[in-house]
Amino acid sequence: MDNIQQAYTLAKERYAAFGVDTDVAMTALEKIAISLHCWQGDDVGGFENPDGELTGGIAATGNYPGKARNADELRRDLNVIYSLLPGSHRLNLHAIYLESDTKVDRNAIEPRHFSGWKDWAKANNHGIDFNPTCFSHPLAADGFTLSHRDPAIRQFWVEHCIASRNIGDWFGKELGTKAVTNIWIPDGYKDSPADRSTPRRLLIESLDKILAEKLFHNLDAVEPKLFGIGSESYVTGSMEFYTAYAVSRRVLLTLDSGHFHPTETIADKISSILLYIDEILLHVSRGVRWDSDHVVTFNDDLQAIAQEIVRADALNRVHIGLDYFDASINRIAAWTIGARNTLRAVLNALLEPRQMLNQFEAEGDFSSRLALMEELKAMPASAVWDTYCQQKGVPVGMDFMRVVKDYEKKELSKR
Ligand code: RNT
Ligand code: ZN
Repeated sequence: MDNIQQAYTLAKERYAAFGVDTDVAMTALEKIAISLHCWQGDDVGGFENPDGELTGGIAATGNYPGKARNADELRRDLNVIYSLLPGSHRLNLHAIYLESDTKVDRNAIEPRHFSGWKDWAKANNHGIDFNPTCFSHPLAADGFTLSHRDPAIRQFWVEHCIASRNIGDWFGKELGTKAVTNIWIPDGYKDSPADRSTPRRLLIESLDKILAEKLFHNLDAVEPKLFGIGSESYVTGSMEFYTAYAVSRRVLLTLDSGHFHPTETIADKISSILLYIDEILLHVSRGVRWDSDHVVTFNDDLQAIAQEIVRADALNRVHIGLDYFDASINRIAAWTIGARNTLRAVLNALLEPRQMLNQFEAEGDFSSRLALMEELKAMPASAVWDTYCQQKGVPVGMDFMRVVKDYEKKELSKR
């Protein structure tokens, strides 16, 4: 028996004393497919106009060498990351990651521009999720898209979103697993608006047009935000706006952990929203001061999110996606660290003695509830995680960094 197995045997016993079966937790974790965000690989550049400016109030800072310059490089990078993650996972693709020799405007994108991604996904057993790209474009330059006052500009973005939904549906059909197509728009004002209602009324109108056709292989999601860079005072698609929209139109709501007031967390929102909406999409991220998109670390916020999903028995109703972009460190490391942390947080949540905790609570024994919650923080969950990684044939502990460094030397440093 090696060290990892020995540690696991001891951990298994300690969890069993709380009535928790570690093998059952690992089996449950196997079913979790994280949707990896393609945009960590090239700082949200995309291949429509890779030298274009990133707009829409989001920013990737840093100039670490080695970013992917085309779809082949990005897929090669992704293959490395998937080889470092236990389990089988999805890809979250943005419309600007199309492949075409000629210029295709956003409202003219078609499934054929994504056939390279489809073939790759099929060959590697990845489901795909999709996003219209309503930023980094001349018609988004004044900060408004689907809620723009100019009907022609609005129409352009409506067409782009319809085209994107159809591509999502095509991916869903081709790959035999529904795509979640998530709409996020940057629309908002830097300073206090005189009229907060009109853009919101226009946004309802645009969204209703976009969602008019019933699709069978696609799930629609809408993503709220409190503020962005340059839209500090007002964002058309706020939490209240999209929550009400999602409830009334029966679509998914996306919760991005970087999109709220710095002291506000998304964990507490999950159980409420799931009472009204069938499924939600998460953009797991980490806000730091003004930035909403730092690499996901294993902090209290992340653990609380995973606990809330598991405690609500909602693993099959919550689509877990990631959303951050750090250009100041090795991008493959950034991707892998955040994804492994997210999986680890779900595993920890699966290892909670739920029955015991619930019983203390039901009996009003809040002292024991607190004592147990604190005790759990130092339980040997990492021994279970290590065994899980070993069983799935992926690197244990820091070993994944060796693969990352190797790939950097062989491939990234030559870009
Ligand atoms: C922006 C949103 C959105 C984007 C991606 C690139 O604040 O979080 O999800 O990060 O679509
Ligand atoms: Zn997001």
